[in-house]
Amino acid sequence: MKFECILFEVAEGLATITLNRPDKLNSFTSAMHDDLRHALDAVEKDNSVRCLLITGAGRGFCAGQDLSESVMSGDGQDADVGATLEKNYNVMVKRLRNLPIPVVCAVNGVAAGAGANFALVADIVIAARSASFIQAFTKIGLLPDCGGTYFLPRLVGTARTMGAAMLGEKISAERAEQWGLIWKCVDDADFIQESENLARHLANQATQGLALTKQAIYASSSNTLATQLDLERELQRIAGRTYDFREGVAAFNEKRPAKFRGN
Ligand code: LHQ
Repeated sequence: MKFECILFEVAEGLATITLNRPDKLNSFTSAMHDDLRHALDAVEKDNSVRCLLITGAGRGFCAGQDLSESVMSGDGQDADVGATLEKNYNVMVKRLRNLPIPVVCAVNGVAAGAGANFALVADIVIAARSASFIQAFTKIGLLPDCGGTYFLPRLVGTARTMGAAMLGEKISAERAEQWGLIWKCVDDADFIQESENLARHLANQATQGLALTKQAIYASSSNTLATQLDLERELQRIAGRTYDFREGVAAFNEKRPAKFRGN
């Protein structure tokens, strides 16, 4: 597969997408969206892939929509920003959320605008200490998109969401961790190794159990407790029929490490 704006590789059950327009802080273009679409096609088709890692090349993670693209030009009346969201961003967000494997985002540098919220789509977000998150939309008269108005209030509450969205200030990786916006902030020197270790670890875990975990947790935000308990029962039935469940229990009883197969 040939890509223009990303790097894509699959090795030992781990697929890695690296946003690769470092000179423009990996901002999204139509061509990058095409690449991401094709990479996700490949991930969805390949049953050997048991974790997806997303990161950025160079000093930035992703600076959101490329503001020099034609969709952003015009006098504001001609530009249909909603059409770009519908065609590219919204489809991508839903596909990533629905992937039946863990998605890890390793935020290597600044994540701004749609780039910040793209990171939050991931199931686990790890960031380098020098990285930051900026809800930059307000500076160009837009509202947070790419799922931002959904993810942010759920992750950090309304007060912090409003401050971040209306002021567009830089939120450091450390603060993001303190807020609970992300899983973990790690020293720059350890960042690549830790991100890869985390993703490789997940690629060797009980993949179906992780897919069901993700399904249950994401469903919870619109469920009552009673509905959620019913869902847990149904999904646990499925998990309880997997090879990996039997292997996990056997390994515990035999006091040895489990060898999960992902099914
Ligand atoms: C860029 C960008 C960029 C192009 C840096 N575009 N070149 C909108 C519309 C449609 C549909 C979907 O949704 C959206 C949502 C959005 O994402 S709107 C928000 C778009 N993003 C922004 O407003 C962020 C713009 N960038 C910045 O504010 C800064 O670049 C940050 C704070 C991210 C980083 O600042 P610095 O570290 O000082 O880097 P820089 O500004 O010098 O950028 C480096 C280069 O990257 C530079 O190019 P150059 O050729 O001059 O070296 C920038 O022009 C380019 N770049 N972001 N979004």
